[in-house]
Amino acid sequence: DREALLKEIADAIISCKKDSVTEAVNKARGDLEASDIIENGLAAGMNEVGMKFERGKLFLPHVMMAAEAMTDAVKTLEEDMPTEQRGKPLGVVVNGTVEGDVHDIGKSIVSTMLQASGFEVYDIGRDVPAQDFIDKIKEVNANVVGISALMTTTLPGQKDIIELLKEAGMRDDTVVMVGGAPATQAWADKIGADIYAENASIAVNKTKEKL
Ligand code: HCB
Repeated sequence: DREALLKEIADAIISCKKDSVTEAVNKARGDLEASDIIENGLAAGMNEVGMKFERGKLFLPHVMMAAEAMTDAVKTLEEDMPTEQRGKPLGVVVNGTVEGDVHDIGKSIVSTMLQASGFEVYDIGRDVPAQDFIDKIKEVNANVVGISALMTTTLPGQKDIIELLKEAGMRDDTVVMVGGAPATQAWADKIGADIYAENASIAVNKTKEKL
C-alpha cells in the first residue's frame, strides 16, 4: 500500500544507497503521484538523514550520497508530472538559493512543483548573489520570487534581497516567498516576506492565493 511504498523510499534514502532509492521509486511510480513520492517519501527520508547527521549518526559523505540519489530520483519523477497546460502561465517565478549556500534540493523541488502547477519558472540555481535575483526578476518580468536558504548563516541573504527589491522600487510588484529549514513564519514576518513556505505544496498553494 501507499504507506509501505513511501516508507521503503524513505528508508532507501536513509540507507544512502542510490540503487535502493532507484528501485524503491520505480516500484512506486505506477501507483503514486510523483509529488507524493517526492514530498512524503524522498523528502521525509532526507529529513531523517538530516537528523541523523545532526546527532553524529551519519557523516557528510553519506549525506552527499543521499542527496545525489534524491536529486536523480526527482529528475526521473519530473518526467511523470503532467504540466497543467494553460494559455497563460499563472505567474512568473524566479527561484534560487542565496549566496554562500549550496543546498538546492528543496529549492529545485519547489521549482518543479510550481512548473507542474502552471507557473513559468526561472530556477537560477544555488549560491546566487542577491543582485542576480533582482536582475533576473527584471529580465523576465517576474511577479514572484522564491528565496531558499538552508543555513542560519545564509538566512540573512533573504533579507538582503528584499532590501534590494525596495531600493529598486520593485517590492510592491513582487510577491516574495521564503523557504528552507531555518526559515520560519516569524522570520518571514520580521523581514517582510509575503509567503513562508514550509514545503513545496504549501509553496504552490500560497503562491496561487497571493496572485
Ligand atoms: Co548541509 N547542512 N551542509 N548539505 N545539509 C544542513 C542544512 C544542516 C542543518 C545540517 C546540520 O549540521 N545540522 C547544516 C546547516 C547548519 C546551520 O544552519 N548553520 C548544514 C551544513 C553545516 C552544511 C555544510 C557547511 C557542511 C560542511 O561542509 N561542513 C555544507 C554547506 C556548504 C555551503 O552551502 N556553503 C553542507 C553541504 C551539504 C551537502 C552538499 C552534503 C548536501 C546538499 C546537497 C544539495 O542540496 N545539492 C547537504 C544536505 C543534503 C543537508 C541536509 C541533511 C538536508 C537538506 C535537504 O536537502 N533537505 C540538511 C539538514 C536539514 O535541513 N535539517 C543539512 C530536504 C529538502 C527537501 O528540504 O528544507 O531543503 P528543504 O526544502 C523544503 C522546504 O524548506 C521548502 O520546500 C522544500 C521542499 O519541501 N523550501 C522552499 C526550500 N526552499 C524553498 C524555496 C522556496 O521558494 C519555497 C520553499
